[in-house]
Amino acid sequence: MTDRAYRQDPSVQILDALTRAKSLVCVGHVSPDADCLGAALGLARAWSLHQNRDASVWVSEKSIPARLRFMFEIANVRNANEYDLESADRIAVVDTSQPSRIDLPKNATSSIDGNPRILNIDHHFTNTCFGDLHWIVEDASSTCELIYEVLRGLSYRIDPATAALLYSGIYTDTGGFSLPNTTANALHIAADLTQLGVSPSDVAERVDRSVGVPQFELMKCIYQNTRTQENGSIAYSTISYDDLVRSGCSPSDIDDQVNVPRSMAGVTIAALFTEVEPGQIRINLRGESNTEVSGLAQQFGGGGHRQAAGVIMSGTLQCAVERIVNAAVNMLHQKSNQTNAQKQTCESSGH
Ligand SMILES: [Mn+2]
Repeated sequence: MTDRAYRQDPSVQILDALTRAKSLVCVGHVSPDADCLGAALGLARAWSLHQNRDASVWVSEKSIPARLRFMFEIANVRNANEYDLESADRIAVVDTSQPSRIDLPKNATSSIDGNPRILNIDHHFTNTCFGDLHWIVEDASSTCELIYEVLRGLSYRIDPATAALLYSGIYTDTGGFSLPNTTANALHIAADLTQLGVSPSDVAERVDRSVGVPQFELMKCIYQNTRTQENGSIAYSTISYDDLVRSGCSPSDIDDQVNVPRSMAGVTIAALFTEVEPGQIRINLRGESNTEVSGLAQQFGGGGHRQAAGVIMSGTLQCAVERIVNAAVNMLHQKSNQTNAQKQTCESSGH
């Protein structure tokens, strides 16, 4: 493989902790996506194969999107039980920015900060650096990219199943190698994983071209409900609880459908509002053309990445739409005022 001189390496402490651990449980965030599952399953699989010790993952079954179930089949890693969690020598928390987002039973998440058993590996710039040891790389495309580096650092051989898990996370977090986080490094790693046995077309078929009838019905509804504002620079769609039930989908099926309003030309802020249960609204936000939406999410207690963030809000769908869209309009106005002010400064100073 070509030299990747600009790459950061995982800390010796993280590698050491993994080598010394007697047992490992890997955990991700609530509403898991392919990056989170790929990182948790990939690390657990590779670690148990090499250390010849017990590894498991803690994931709430019902929260797994139907189209990502295949990842469990290829990983062949067992699900942790409460005893595993209590007795685990190390708990690797992956792709999760803060303790409240960890997919663990409530009583377990209260003691996360400074917990001597926790390793925290993530690429969210909002990561609060919880746990005993952390490795946070903001410019990594995905957490799967970081797990790849960890496995390389440990000199593990990456078997085809582990490679497929990691590839799936990199592929989806980069939007099929189409988003601004599609770095040369991400592509190098994807190429290496392909050489190790991944079939890119198989992965794409599983995650992009395997939409079931309920999910397809939901997509029709998302197209139908798409609205624009501010001359098309804001586009959003809504899914009511009724829409969700009627389509036959569950809240776990909502992941990247915000790509529907996002796909229109000229959009800088895209949003999808889903009433996941009556009175509870989940909002997925995306920024295009360098527009950051993490601040918008943070205004309402949410978070995420600069250009991909989320919020949970109580109340009606209509109320959530009003609050978020108004805030988005204000944000765009402020941004254009700033740009105008900068232009004027440049003109008046003769640049
Ligand atoms: Mn991720």
